[in-house]
Amino acid sequence: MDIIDTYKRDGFVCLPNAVDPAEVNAIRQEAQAVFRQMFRKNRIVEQSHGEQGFADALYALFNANYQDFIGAARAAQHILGMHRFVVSEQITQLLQRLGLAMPIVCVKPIIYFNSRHLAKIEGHYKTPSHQDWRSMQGSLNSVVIWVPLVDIDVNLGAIEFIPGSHLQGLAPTEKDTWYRHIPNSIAPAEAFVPVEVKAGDLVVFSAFAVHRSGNNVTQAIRWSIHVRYNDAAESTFVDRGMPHPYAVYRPEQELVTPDFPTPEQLKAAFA
Ligand SMILES: O=C(O)CCC(=O)C(=O)O
Repeated sequence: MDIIDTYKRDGFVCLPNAVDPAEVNAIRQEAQAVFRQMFRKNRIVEQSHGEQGFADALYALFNANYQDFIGAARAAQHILGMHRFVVSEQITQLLQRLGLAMPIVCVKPIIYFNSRHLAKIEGHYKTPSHQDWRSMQGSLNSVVIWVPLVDIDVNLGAIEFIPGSHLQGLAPTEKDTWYRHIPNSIAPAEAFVPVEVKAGDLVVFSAFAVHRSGNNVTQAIRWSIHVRYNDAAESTFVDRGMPHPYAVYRPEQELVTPDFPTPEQLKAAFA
């Protein structure tokens, strides 16, 4: 079956080997390089080369200096490689194939580095049952592109979907510490299907597809990026005035670092 037909039927589809694994590895490494700046500042040493050495150092940073972990976690959301990727020609063409006549980015792309060792509440490493549309409220054909940055099997918390749920409308939700979840009575555990993926695969899903994270039971980090797109040409989106429920994005009134910078620091920066 054609991927578009599968997408229309199930509300999600995996595109195997859709991108060069080197490209997604480079995005992961760029994010890791941001965290490494904080490893240096906090004198945290990676005890081994490779992913587990990095993961253990990140867990150490999380425990030693949560503020620095959060600072780097936020900065990592702004890496150039991810932003280049999400607006690349390849992604634009894919969105057009999925029927978005005028694709626009809905909210900033997100890079996830999921592990129970990097979370103070469960929702920080494992999303409950939900539909992205409830927080997006965009076009009816809005789409999420979900990109594994490592191979992800069920043990690493493969993303899970309820096939066909995108056609059932917007499900009722209950507020929780994460955001809002669809109760078990409407989205029972046994209805979810995990999608195991390799780095280089892409998963595309409708913003109406009911999904949730699997459980990462390993000591490893589950890296992925998630981007939501609307269609600025979709008639109901236009008729509803192109709502954007993430409107609050404004700067601090106060200086984060009081009395910074001094003229001397500026002169040194430009020397
Ligand atoms: O990556 C996951 O496991 C879930 C992601 C998710 O729920 C989302 O991006 O809305």
